[in-house]
Amino acid sequence: MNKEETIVALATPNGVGAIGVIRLSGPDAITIANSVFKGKDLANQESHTIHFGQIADGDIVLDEVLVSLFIAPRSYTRENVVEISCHGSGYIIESIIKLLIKSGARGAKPGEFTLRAFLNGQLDLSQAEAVADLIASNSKASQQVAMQQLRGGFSSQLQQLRDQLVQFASLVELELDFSEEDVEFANRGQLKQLIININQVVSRLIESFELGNVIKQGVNTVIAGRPNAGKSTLLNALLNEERAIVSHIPGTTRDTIEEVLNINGINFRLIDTAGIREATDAIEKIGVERTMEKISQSALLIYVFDAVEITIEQLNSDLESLQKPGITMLAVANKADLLTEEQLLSLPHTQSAIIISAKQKRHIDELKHKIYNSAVKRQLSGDETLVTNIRHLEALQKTTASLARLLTGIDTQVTSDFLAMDIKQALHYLGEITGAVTTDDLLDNIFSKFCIGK
Ligand SMILES: Nc1nc2c(ncn2[C@@H]2O[C@H](COP(=O)(O)OP(=O)(O)OP(=O)(O)O)[C@@H](O)[C@H]2O)c(=O)[nH]1
Ligand SMILES: [Mg+2]
Repeated sequence: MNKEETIVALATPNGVGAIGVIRLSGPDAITIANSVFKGKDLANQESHTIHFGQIADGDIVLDEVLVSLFIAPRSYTRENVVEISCHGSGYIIESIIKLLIKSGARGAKPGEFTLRAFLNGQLDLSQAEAVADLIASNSKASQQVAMQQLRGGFSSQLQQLRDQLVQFASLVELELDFSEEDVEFANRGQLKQLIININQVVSRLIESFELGNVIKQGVNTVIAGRPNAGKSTLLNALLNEERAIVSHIPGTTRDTIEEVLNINGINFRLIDTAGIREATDAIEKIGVERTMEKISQSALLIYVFDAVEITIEQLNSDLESLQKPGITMLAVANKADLLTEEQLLSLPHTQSAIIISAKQKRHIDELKHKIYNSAVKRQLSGDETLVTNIRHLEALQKTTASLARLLTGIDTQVTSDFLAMDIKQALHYLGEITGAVTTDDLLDNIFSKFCIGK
């Protein structure tokens, strides 16, 4: 990447809006903006000021705009940044960007503003990724986790541990210089303790991924069961909306229906499915196959049965065939309104199930509570560090593996050069998370997933 170049892109979404914001970043941002701006001389203005004027291509005025100035290093990228707020017409925006490119700027690549912020030390890598997460966040919980990561809680914790390990690395390196004399500068007991401490933090972060992922990605939740059990009625009750067709005819739902339900900030992608049975026609057969496929991709299965109709044998065989490793199952006994309290209690198969009436919306809140608890198994605190990024998870897992090798090395008293190698590797993986260690491929991979203008 050439930092001498000044880049330009639309920072607001494509399409018509009240205003569009065009962003320039780089050493010539102010000069380029000034060359097309009719108003005050931007070269003589203070940082963090806004100026009204016109953008003109020669004599042709393109728009009336507001120009915001951020002089290096007091900007998002730590470079000179100019933001031009123009009227949000696609034509005006395109014309202004073309004019700026003609005047010396270059179109920005996806994520290039944030890449520059990272390369100029404004953000570390996990903070830069948090920017992408923040932009993509679609629930309160995912926004909070991204904010926490953006504040740097995640990487500063790791950075401290890494710094301590760096000290040991240099002591062990020193031993290599004195290898003839068989001295130990690095206290093996202390090194071991540090590694155990790092391991604890790393393991906790790895464990947090399960929850972090739930928050960031949501939970695939399938509603399945026999035809007519009341699955679609339950979907509607959970959403509080008549979303799916309900009828007394078994086999009403044929295709899957997906809707998002937010419970306490977590998104559950509810999928209503075709009832499972020996299909009576070709279309239903496809529907049932699709149900099975959706179940296999889900994290949570809400198995609904008709408390009145089902026999204990049918129930047991359903529970057995649907139970899969990695999928949490909630058994829900429906149509409780058709039975008296005594009848319900005397039914052997409703013992471990959640008893509801989807039609009368009874015990729906209780079910929501159980759904939430099945995905979020502990109290969420606002400031805890959660890993939500698969790249971080992989680096953490590799860190654990190299720490384990390091521990074995200490216990079996390997020579300093082997120890030094293992420490280096652990440092490498820890550094990959915070960006202390980067490669061009890694950066490309991360920033290409951003949209242009970010
Ligand atoms: N009494 C009573 N009837 C219910 C309840 N829930 C659903 N029903 C009725 O059961 C019938 C089937 O309901 P659906 O929601 O279409 O059942 P489904 O499981 O989606 O059925 P398929 O899509 O055919 O697999 C309808 O007539 C509903 O009104 C309930 O809690 N109590
Ligand atoms: Mg249905």
